Amino acid sequence: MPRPMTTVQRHILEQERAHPQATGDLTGLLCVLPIAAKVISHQVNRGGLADIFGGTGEANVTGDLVRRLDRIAQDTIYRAMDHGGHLCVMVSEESPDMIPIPAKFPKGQYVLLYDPLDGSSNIEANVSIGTIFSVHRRISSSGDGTLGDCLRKGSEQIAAGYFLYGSSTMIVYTTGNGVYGFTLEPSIGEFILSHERILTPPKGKYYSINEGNAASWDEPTRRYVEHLKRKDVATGRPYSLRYIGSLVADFHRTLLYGGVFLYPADCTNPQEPKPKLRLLYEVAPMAFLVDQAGGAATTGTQNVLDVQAGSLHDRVPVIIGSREDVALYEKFCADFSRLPANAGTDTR
Ligand code: AFP
Repeated sequence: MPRPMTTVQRHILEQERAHPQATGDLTGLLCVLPIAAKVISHQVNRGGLADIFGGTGEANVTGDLVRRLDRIAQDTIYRAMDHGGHLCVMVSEESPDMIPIPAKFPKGQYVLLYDPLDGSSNIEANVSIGTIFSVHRRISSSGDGTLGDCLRKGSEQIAAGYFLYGSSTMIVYTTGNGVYGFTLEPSIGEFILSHERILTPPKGKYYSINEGNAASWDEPTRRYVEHLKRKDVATGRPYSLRYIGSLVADFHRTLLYGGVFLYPADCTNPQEPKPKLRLLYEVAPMAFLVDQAGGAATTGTQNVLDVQAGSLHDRVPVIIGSREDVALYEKFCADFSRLPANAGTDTR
């Protein structure tokens, strides 16, 4: 018997059937996103042949240079999602404020938060990049979505996922019932189920961090990374380093192979730690996915899914991946907080 071909739309619909009270709105919303991603994927694949490289000359709200492809991705998703009646408001990395649904279109019960093109500084080197999305159910009753609808904990997400524009284009998503991956079959233009129920190994053999920032790490991170690099055959050390510098690609590898991805805060000034990655549309969706795949995500002291957003573009430190590797990082943080000041180097 040939394997049935499960398109992402069919899969989303079948997930909805598991919830008899569902209105179909979430299904509608999730079925439109892949269409936008196919448009973005097409542009990304044309690379140097299309007039998409280079900056727009502007910086976005988080200070990153906006590239032409960032702008194309932002407009593509906005235009795909603004009129379906599923959403009451959107939030994007590329926009300082909430993005309202135009007055002429109906408002729905969901909030979409997204990073239209993460890792875009890698575009010109043909390195994998991606689109990340997170969906919340509104808490306000009707009309335009409010700030309160957007500033939520990751644990309240209804759905989350990403599109990976790599050697193949993929969507990986969850609605809270496992994690599934679909690969774009270019000959028919459909995302077909290729990764059934993804599970992250409980412990990995890779660590992923920008080692160039080592001088600005806090002490627990320094000790943890040193630990992973120290040889100990019994516990599978040393770990190997893998770092792309493109969150979706680094996360995708970590989700499938296990190990740990870290983006700790810059602690050059310990009184004012500066994390880089954004909570609502980068870190929280990845935390939901990894949790559904049996892994974990922490800030060092708190489960990422429990972090309450204070503003739209809040940043948080993140250590994410295999359950045991993340738990060990938390242990390093807890142990260090109990040490007297000026304690010596860890020798575990
Ligand atoms: P860009 O979108 O500007 O390329 O930033 C990518 C990113 O937000 C995330 O995708 C990476 O994990 C992280 O930055 C890489 O940051 P470093 O270059 O500081 O390692």
